[in-house]
Amino acid sequence: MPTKPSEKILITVAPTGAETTKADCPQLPTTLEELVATAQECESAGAAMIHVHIRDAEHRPTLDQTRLRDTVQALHEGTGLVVQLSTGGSVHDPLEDRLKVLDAKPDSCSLTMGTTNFGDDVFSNPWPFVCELYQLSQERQVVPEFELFDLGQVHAMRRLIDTYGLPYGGKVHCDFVMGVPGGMPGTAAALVAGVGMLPEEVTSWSATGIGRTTLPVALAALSMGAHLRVGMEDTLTLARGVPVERNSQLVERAVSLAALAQRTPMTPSDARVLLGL
Ligand code: KMH
Ligand code: ZN
Repeated sequence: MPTKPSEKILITVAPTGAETTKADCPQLPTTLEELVATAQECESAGAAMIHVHIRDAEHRPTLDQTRLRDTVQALHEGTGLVVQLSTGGSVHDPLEDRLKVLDAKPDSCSLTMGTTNFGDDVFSNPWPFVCELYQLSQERQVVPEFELFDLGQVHAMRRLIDTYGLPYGGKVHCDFVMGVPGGMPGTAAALVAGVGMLPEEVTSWSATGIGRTTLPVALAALSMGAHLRVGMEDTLTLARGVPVERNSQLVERAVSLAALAQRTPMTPSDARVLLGL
């Protein structure tokens, strides 16, 4: 696990998500053109991986196969970023559509380790689905990022690896998603508890805090030598009353915070080595 301050930092940008509407946040990248332009800006600012949710022509979340394939292709052509497709989608997406995300041949996919209350909704990840998606990622040679919304999910990751072995590529990278109403809180104490439970197979981990937990989680993760995920999927304000205008602002802020910890951003090639791609 990365603990030395001198080590490079993986910055993942999650620019869109599935929850915020374009009407509420016109600066959210929802078209393919906006997404590619955002990805390019964020790569220049220091991101090495992109966690992608896509939208349809009306800016609504979709898992449309053609759009997913076109998105992966456009991001590979337009950037060097590691392309991670969300298999979480939106809380309304059927499980079978979420499995089909891997047909679009991303480098990486998110893989959430259990069901979580998600505000007033339920983000459904029944165990048989988790196992099927994991085995599919191994078969399709897609590197999973284990998403941990709660401490029980850390233990579920251990159970998954014990049962089915290591991910494709042999590395184990996970991401603490903290501060979701219904999941673990976005606090240093929760992060320390989660890290203490990580299986020994874990080779790297990042963290992200939703909303007002963004900065506390980022600072706690940095103090532990970890990697960061940032972006408008998780954070819409830079400070109270100051909206994020571009995802690259959040990447730039992460780079500045990392610099204080004497760490420089990984390039996409560094990230590929870290993730076993
Ligand atoms: N949109 C959330 C319901 C993921 O991308 O894998 C799920 C989510 C996790 O964002
Ligand atoms: Zn996501």
